[in-house]
Amino acid sequence: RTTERRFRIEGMTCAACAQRVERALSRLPSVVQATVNLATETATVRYVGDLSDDEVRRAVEAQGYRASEAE
Ligand code: 9UX
Repeated sequence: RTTERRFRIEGMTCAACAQRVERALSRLPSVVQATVNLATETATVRYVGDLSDDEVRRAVEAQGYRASEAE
């Protein structure tokens, strides 16, 4: 069973930026799939078990972008 959540990602300016964020989120242990939409500045993350906001924020910030929880 997996859960899906969306996050707002700020600071991306090109497709490679979006790929960096996707890759960083995909590396988190509980994440099974991460997709980033550059145009809408949204990351969709599917995971098993728990995924903390802090974990997501740190992974995204380590790449030079910012994440916040989307509604
Ligand atoms: Mo291209 Mo996105 O250099 O930072 S990866 S703008």
